[in-house]
Amino acid sequence: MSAEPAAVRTAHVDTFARDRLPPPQALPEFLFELPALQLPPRLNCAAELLDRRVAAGDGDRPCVAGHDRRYTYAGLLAEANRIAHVLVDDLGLVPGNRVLLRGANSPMLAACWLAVVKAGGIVVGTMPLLRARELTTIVHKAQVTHALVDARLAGELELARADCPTLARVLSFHGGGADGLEARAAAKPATFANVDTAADDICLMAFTSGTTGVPKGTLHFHRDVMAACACWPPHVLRATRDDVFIGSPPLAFTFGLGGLLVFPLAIGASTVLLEKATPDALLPAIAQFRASVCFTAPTSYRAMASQVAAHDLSSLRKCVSAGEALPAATRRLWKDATGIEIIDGIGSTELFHIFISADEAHARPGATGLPVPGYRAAILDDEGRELPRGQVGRLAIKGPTGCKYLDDPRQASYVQGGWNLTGDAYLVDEDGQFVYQARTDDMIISGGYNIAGPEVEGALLLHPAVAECGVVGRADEARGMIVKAYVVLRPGHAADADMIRTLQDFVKATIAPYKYPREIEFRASLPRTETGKLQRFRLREGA
Ligand code: 3UK
Repeated sequence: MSAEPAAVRTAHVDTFARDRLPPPQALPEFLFELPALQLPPRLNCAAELLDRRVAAGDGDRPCVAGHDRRYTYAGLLAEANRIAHVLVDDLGLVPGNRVLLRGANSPMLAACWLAVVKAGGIVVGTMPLLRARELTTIVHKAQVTHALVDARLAGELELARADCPTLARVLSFHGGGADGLEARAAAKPATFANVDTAADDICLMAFTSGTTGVPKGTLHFHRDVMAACACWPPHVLRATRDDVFIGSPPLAFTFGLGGLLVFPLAIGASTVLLEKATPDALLPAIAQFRASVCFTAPTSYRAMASQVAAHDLSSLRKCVSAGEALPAATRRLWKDATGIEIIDGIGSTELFHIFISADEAHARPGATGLPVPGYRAAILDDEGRELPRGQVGRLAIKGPTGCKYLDDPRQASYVQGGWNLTGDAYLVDEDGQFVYQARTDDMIISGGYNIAGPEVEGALLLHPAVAECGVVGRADEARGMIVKAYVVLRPGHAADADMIRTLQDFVKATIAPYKYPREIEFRASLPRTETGKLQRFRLREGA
């Protein structure tokens, strides 16, 4: 008897992704303990987020805004429905096909995301800065069949197409002309029969930001998207339907997809999707759109802190930081500048969104926070045994979402003994707060001591001359490794031997002296990913 129960019958006709899920024994354990996690067996998350909202009478409420257009909930629903028709009627999309989306954040990109999911497709998000080479890798891995692309970014995808036989259908928006997506959509009906997907049908393939190696495709079910909505947003963020969300992370990054699309829609709030959201663009946009909830990376808060005086941020009430550790100095700068206590949270592409975090009341400088309701967290040693409080080990997570790589042997390193191992070294302090140390492979071992680069960075950032910094290990004959700091100075400070000594003495006076950077090199900027993460491996190569 191998027949699946009717409840889990897939709606996918094209089972490419489903066939490449990890086998059951390689999956993490899933926990659905909260009442809000009792999700129905059939679920289309786009229908939940959009159709259900309009059916409940919220059609006239503002939903998505950008510099070029605004949609109400009913307006976005109609646009997504029309695009879904284009995908199915004109481009022959069948459930389970992979649709690559390429564009900067915008209301149109949000409509495309929802349209693909309504039609039972699988969204393959891509970062706007990716080049033909990287796009080709993704198209091959995901066997992408369709693409919707912002006309201004179409060039690199066209270059990639020569090598991408599976990618048969490409349409562009924001300038696609008479055969563009908007023109075709305008001719379609505003209603669409959503594909009746199973809760565990795949709706999203998110590629890891991948600092090294071939990117991993993480698979997410319709269920995962709704489960994420039931955990961190109501328990930690606690935004309301009158909030206006804004921020910088791309929708191709699950930090941005959750924070700037899925979470606001799940509560009937509105969201601002900006094509350009660098620190100097985000501040005026907060004022212009009267935004109240902001999502961005630690470095962006640090850069914005010195410019807030020139902007009206009176609408802003909640600020979320993720992507890398939030240094205590940055938390302080932002609070001094705006009065707002940042909500820090660690999440990952594999787990979709944030699993350890602290609201304003539980925020503790230097700590990430507490396990988010719905998730369990532990610190494990190398044998997978749970470590007592105070000891540094590997962060392990279980919850309603979990790692499912598309056909990738690295599943066995992320998932062990039912736990998701994020690759981070953490400890739990006496208050039960989870304190980030470093990525496990970034720990610096110098003269027999374990030194976490981010702790040294945290100390350097407390010095007023330091704008940004990155600390890595450099191979050293005598000590194995030495601590090396790359420092970007604030304007008006001289990058000289005096400054090196000043900063070294400052670190020695701030944290245990053996952790001080024996070498300091000044830089004009530091290498970062599109998601705001410091690329330590590039600093290490340079060292
Ligand atoms: C690091 C953090 C300390 C950590 C992400 C929120 O960053 C996200 O996903 P990625 O797959 O990277 C995951 C890794 O990034 N990290 C993220 N946040 C923090 N380290 N403090 C933090 N607050 O190494 C983690 O393993 O790019 C973040 C929501 C969704 C996401 N995808």
